[in-house]
Amino acid sequence: MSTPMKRRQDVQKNQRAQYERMLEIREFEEQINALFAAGLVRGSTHLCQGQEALAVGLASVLRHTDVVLATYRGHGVALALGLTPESVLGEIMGKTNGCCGGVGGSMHMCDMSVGLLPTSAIVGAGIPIAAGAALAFQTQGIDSVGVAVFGDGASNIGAFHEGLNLAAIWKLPVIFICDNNVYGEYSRIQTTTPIEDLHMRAESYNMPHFSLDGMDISAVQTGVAEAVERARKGGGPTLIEAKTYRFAGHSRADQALYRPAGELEKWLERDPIKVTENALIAEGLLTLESIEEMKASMKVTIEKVIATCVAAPEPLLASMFENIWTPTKASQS
Ligand SMILES: Cc1ncc(C[n+]2csc(CCOP(=O)(O)OP(=O)(O)O)c2C)c(N)n1
Ligand SMILES: [Mg+2]
Repeated sequence: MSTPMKRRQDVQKNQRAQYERMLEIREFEEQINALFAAGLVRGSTHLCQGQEALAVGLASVLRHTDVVLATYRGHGVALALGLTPESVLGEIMGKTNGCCGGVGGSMHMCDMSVGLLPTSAIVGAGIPIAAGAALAFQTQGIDSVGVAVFGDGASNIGAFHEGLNLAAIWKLPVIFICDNNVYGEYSRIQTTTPIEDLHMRAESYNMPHFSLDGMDISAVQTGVAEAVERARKGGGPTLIEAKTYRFAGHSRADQALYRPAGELEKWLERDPIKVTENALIAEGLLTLESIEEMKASMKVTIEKVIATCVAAPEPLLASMFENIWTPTKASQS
């Protein structure tokens, strides 16, 4: 079985491997939906169909020694960074083969071997943590970067403003990536946020900022590479707004009936999977036949992953105490 590190190297190799990882994320998320409906996923789950180009573009540019903070909508980022589908699905299904031994669930993915700090259910929580990681790198004189991926709704949270302010004044090597998928839970952005171009908020912090087409992996790679290069060289933080769209509802059974008619269809025309397919066909790297083969083979791969995870054991009750840190007398003194 491929390791997270090997999978990370794969996605850095070439465009075909990047396309394949995007297909993996899409198929994976579609199947989670079905598993949830079948009662095999407990709690909640938040899917990221439509946001694959951002996840894979990001993973293909970063080093495994950089750290990434993502959200409860983080399956795609975890898979893109290299976590195996078994470890992500195992975690979602609460099984011992999950990346956190099945005690975290869908919103808590982590694997430090590829730089994924735990994903968080708290909106905006990753922003100051990424700034903190960047402060650690700066203090140690290491040219690694911290990256926070968060939603449009998170840009209205206090932690966003505190995190950006601190990062700007201390010139921390951190990249703030706002995944503007147009919705925060069941609210369309114009009902919660007085501006449309969220990257403009960085003006208040005298921080470089720009938006990019989050449906196009090459635009993601170019934009993220520019910000990462600046951060590695001591040039400080950047706020990037990736314009994407959430193809699914907010979570689990949400049918997203509140969307204006025709909006989803309009965005589906720019489905990141299709955008990448068209680019790779135009470059002669893929054909319609090879695409169909890849899709069919990905279905089989994910079916096997599901069978493995269904058969995997559940954690023992005691395992919820296994990773709890308790201060000892020695650490208090
Ligand atoms: C601090 C906090 N406030 C509220 C919530 C409830 N909540 C969960 S998801 C969400 C919407 C966030 O939207 P956005 O940042 O755009 O991310 P998306 O879900 O679109 O990826 C809210 C308000 C929460 N989890 N944490
Ligand atoms: Mg959103």
